[in-house]
Amino acid sequence: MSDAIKTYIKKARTVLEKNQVPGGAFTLPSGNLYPHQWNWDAGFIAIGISHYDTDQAIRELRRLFSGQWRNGMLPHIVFNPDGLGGYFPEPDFWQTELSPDAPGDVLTSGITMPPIHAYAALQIYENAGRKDRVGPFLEWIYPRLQDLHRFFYRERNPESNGLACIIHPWESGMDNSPSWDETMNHIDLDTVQLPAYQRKDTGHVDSSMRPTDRYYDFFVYLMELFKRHNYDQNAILKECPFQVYDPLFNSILCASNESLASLAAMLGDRDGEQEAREWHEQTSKAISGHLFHEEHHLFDAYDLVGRRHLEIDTVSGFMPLFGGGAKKEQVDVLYSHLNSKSFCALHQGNCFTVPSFDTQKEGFKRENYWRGPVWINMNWMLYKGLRRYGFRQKADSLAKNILELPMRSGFHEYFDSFDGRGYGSRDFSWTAALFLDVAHSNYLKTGRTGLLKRLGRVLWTRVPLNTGRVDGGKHPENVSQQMLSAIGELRDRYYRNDGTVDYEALKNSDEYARYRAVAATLRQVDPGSLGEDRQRLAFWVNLYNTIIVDGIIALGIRNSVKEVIGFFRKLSYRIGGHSFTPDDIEHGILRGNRRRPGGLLRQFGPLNSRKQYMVERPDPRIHFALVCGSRSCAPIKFYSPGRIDEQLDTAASNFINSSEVIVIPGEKRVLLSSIFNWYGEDFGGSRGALEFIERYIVDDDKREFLRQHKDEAQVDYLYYDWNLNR
Ligand code: 2M8
Repeated sequence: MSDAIKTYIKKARTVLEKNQVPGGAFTLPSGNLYPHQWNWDAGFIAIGISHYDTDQAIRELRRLFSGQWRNGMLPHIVFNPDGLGGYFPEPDFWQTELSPDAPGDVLTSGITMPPIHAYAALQIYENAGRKDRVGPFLEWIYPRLQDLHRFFYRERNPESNGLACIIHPWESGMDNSPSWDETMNHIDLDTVQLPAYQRKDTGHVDSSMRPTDRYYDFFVYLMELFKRHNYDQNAILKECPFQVYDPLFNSILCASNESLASLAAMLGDRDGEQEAREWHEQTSKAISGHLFHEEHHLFDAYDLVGRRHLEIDTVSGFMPLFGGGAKKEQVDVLYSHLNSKSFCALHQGNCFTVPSFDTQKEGFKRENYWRGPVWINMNWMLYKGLRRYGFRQKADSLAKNILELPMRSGFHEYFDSFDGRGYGSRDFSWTAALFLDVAHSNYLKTGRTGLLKRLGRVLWTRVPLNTGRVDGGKHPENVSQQMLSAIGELRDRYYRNDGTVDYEALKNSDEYARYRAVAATLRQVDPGSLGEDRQRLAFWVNLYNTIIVDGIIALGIRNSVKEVIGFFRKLSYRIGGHSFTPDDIEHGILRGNRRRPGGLLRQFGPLNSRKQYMVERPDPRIHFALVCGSRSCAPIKFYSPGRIDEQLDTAASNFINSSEVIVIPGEKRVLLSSIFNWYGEDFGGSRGALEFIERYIVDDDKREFLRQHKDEAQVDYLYYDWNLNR
């Protein structure tokens, strides 16, 4: 892991520690602006903390659930008795004592929020070093989680279709989302009588970053209605002008249903598992059936009072990716919408994914709260969702932003989508917590493959892979063409668009058997007949990539090529009477006979006849085309001699604009994939690497920074993820 990431991990933990109340019972969203405990914040905070302090993560959720109502509702705020006076609205305004369901001894608000908690509880378990320590907590929280979900299906499911409705913008978590404007505008707020109140939020952050006063009137208007009905859910639903099925809320409910089912299974509650699975099924079907808007290419919130879709382009509309509520045929359209100029496309340059509102729409505000800025929790859920649906490259770019934005600007509450500036509260807990989740999951995983496992197998001698029977009828000069087409067949069926490989399916396929038959005929090929560099490059790069896949299958590698010592040095193909290992191809042929990283000697000795096959002009871009069966290396692609130049450019650009290269102009710091360290001599040292990056990086400010400050920039290298690209 790079020291730089370690530094920021420390900073993130410091933010969370600083935001803890004295005694450590729970963590505030942020010290000044939000001096109480918030519902979904606590879930995100617990997930981040669970990577390094299971007990504290547990404490967060225990404290939150101490405020649960008798009807199962989990309030959106559990007040901090020591923090009263600093926020509006507080218990005196909520008057939850009007409800027989409110707890007598804990001060809470009277509405709820997106139920991320079953998801968080399962994460606490999964991230715990000592799982046995989590058992009692899971037994404690499980029935409470059930009560919470039952509340939604019983009291907030007015059409019995599995969609939970929200009754206040605060329940959505996206308080002043443009989606709620119309409903608000329907109410004549100028004529209604509202009690006097005083906002406290704008005393802490600039009012341009917060909801308008009119929005606050709307919030208060709804609260008054709830109080009038003593928080009786049935009565509220009869009269409330704000009743909405929100895709974000329901997607989180869906994701948590899945986790609840897993928790039920772990605790041996079969009926509970069945119940949670049915909820999941029902809600995800209802999301895809009722909320997807074909022409809008988005999941829309639905206004139950006006009985219409709210066709507003907010980030909430993509959230069925997180909860699994998007059908296959909806996913591609949804993805094109997400990966567009409106929401910051891959490699678009000068933007950060994913803003909370369409940047191209009237009403988009760079700095205003839920009307434009980038929020880390939204990106984190989408990052998980994009992975779930197989969009690895896009998921990776979101992960990169989740790391990069706080590194550039600090752990702010939200960020400018164009220049990354931080807004809202300064040291915001869920930004820090979800930064930690991404950093831990992506950059701290070395232990997972396990040292012992990795030393499990050693290849002492060369292991030839293309040993099959050679079909005598084939002409050797056609073999390279046949190889390319056999690899092409593998690519079409088993190499996914996101650069991963379906090894299991590939292993038993006819295409693989055909490939192996052609690979055997390589033994008769004269690589000297390959002609010019472009042909050589394409041939050897494709061959290298295929040997790696072949080797992973032949050796039955499960988690990482590191399981086998000598993988790159001993696996081999016989070609035209010579034996070639992946190292021979990479360092000998493609890099013009250089030393492998850490090696003392050049790959081929002075008299080695294989030198005749070397490419004439080594090209550093090969490092973004050679796969090594690992997540951190280039995604697998197929290279053709006619297009290799353009393809190598694309490979380099994809890599440089991924999370393997993080440029932080404000700190004059650049974090680079270890590839730039290992192959420093191919790039001309770290300065050469920065020049190379400058050529490909798409953001103007980063390119400009590199142009001007290459020599002062501090370069660090990132942890390399050797886990298999399956
Ligand atoms: C914001 O909402 C509260 C009201 O609940 C507020 O503005 O005072 C939202 O961003 C919400 O999603 C978040 O949970 C809360 C605390 O971070 O702040």
